[in-house]
Parts: sequence; structure tokens; C-alpha cells
Amino acid sequence: MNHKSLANYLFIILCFFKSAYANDSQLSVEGAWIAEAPPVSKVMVAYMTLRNSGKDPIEIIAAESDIYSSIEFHETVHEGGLAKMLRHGSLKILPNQSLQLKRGGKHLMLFNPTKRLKTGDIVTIQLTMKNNICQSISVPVKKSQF
Ligand SMILES: [Cu+2]
Repeated sequence: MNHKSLANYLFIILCFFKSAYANDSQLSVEGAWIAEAPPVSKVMVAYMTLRNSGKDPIEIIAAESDIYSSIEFHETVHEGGLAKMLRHGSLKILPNQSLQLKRGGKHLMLFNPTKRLKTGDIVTIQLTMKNNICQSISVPVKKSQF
């Protein structure tokens, strides 16, 4: 067991512990998908709608998956006719609001897939919130539609 897989293992155990208390989690995820990418691609993108049905703000401070070396919170912005990506330290969802991760806006940037992912594959991503509650989501890979 190398360093990386040990870290993942510990992380999953931690999530399991937390999930006992997370039944009343106010975060729900709708319409999540990962855009299929060419085989040589070192980065992929995930989109979804994050909904906070609670009375308190939710801040997602980390996202992890066994399939990727790292996951970052990005936002595409346009400056002087050029599109570039900003990196955010977290994603905040206000009470009773939803945050859309969509093309041309905020998204999850997924780095270095360990295997070729195709349409129909399902990727598990663990989201960690500021209160240390973790939530696992299942995200299907789909063909990009333009
Ligand atoms: Cu990005």
C-alpha cells in the first residue's frame, strides 16, 4: 500500500464515521456529470447543481476521488476576450439556494485520471464540508454536448 492509497483509505474511514451524523445533511446534488475526454487528456471537468436546503451556509472545502490525483474548484472567467480559469479554495452555498456548476462558470477540475473513463462509467467523489461532514456522490461520465 503506497502513501496515496493509505491516505485514501484513512479518508474513507473518516467519512464513514462522519456519515453516521450526516443523515440530516442539508446538501443535495442534482444532475451531476463528468464530461468524457479524449484518452490522452490529463484533466476532466465535472458539472452539477449543489442545493442547500438548510438554514446555515454550506462550504465545501475539499473534493477527492480514488480515480483522480486531485480535484480543484475552478471558475471560468472572461477577460479581454480571453477565457481563463480561477481557482477557488472552497464552494459556498447560501441557505435555501443552489449553486450551479456549469460550462463557462464554476466547475470541478479533475486531474490525472488513473484510467480511461468512458460514457456510462460512474465516479465516486467525496465532498468535505467545513464542519468536517463528508458526503459521497456518484457522478456518471457522459459525452459532452455542445
Ligand atoms: Cu478548470
